[in-house]
Amino acid sequence: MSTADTPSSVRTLAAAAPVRLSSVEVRLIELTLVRPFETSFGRTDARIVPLVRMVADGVEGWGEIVADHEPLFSSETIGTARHVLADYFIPDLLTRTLSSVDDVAAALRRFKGHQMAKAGLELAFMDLAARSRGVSIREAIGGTRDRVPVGVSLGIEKDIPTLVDQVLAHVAQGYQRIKLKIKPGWDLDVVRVVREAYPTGLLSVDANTAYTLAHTEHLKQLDAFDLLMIEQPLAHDDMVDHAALQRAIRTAICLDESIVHARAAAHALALGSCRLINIKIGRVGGYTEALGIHDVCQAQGAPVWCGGMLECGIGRAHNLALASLPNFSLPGDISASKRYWARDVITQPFEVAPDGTVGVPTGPGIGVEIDHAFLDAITIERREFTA
Ligand code: NPQ
Ligand code: MG
Repeated sequence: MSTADTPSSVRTLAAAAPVRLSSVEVRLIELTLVRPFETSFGRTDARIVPLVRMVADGVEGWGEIVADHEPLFSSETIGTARHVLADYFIPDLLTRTLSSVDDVAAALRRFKGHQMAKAGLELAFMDLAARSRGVSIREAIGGTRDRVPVGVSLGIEKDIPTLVDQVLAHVAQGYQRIKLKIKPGWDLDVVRVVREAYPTGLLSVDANTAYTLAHTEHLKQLDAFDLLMIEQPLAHDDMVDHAALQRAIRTAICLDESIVHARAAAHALALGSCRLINIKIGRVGGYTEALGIHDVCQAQGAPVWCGGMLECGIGRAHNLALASLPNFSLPGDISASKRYWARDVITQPFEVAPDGTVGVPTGPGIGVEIDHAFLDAITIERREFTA
């Protein structure tokens, strides 16, 4: 069977046996970036990362929540996640018997929104379920790759030469695709100079919603640079204007912020709002929707790639498992741990090989070992909920 025909039946999101959770912990850790990261919506020096740990029958599972402390990428924040987890989602799950990740998704479906908070729970349960069966998440979801191609997302810098240095340094490390953050005033000139320094490699740009349809003529000028894609040029909740823009420009539009579940992916492709989609497990609420988007896009011949949210090693391990699926055919924003962190929370930090790939963990569950001493040292809050 070719990988393109891999049926969803090879997926087993179930635990070895039905699970009653004995505890769910929500922990906040603090990590400082090795270099500030600036996008069209703001600049980040450090992150507070919420983690979820579930325990059942002596097996644990870990998930990561990709919300930031301000509602700039999406409407969710660390505060909203903390609230809905503690007051609604975790109390609900603690009353249930859960056989699979789909049961977690089904239990939480009646609660509207809060995808990032829901994803933290789905990820932890996926890790627990796979560990209970002694398989990796890659194996559980039917991933077919041992290594995945990766790219790097480079932020807005103080000047163009500084950015060009960053581009060349990352190309030298093997990264297969460079993505530049753009905004009005940091776009055409920047892309022109980077393209001269990096004439033939895969290059894309990400606007994080910084433009409107009034910029159509301006954005058309990006067509000269042979970009792989322009990511999320327009508003997060607008599919119709994206369809109009996609008709007007040659460069492929990739939607990120707009794709919050599988139905949104189907709508975007039907409307012609994009030609590509980036999947972030956190943005879409977990594995159930991420796999759904993968399948919708595969059925329509639209490639997908794995986005990134400045994850620590736990979220990065989940991203690698997801990106091992067959339709992840473009390099993901899955950089080496050291691109973001001086020290990661896992004992073996992720590294990019000279060929621009990262290995998918093969151990049970997320397949990486957590550095518990370091994790405890950077923990700033810990709340445990028990049945
Ligand atoms: C994107 N990520 O693709 C996001 C945006 C992003 C790697 O480009 C804190 C938390 C800061 C999440 C900055 C990349 C962030 C963040 C940018 C996500 O659009
Ligand atoms: Mg993006």
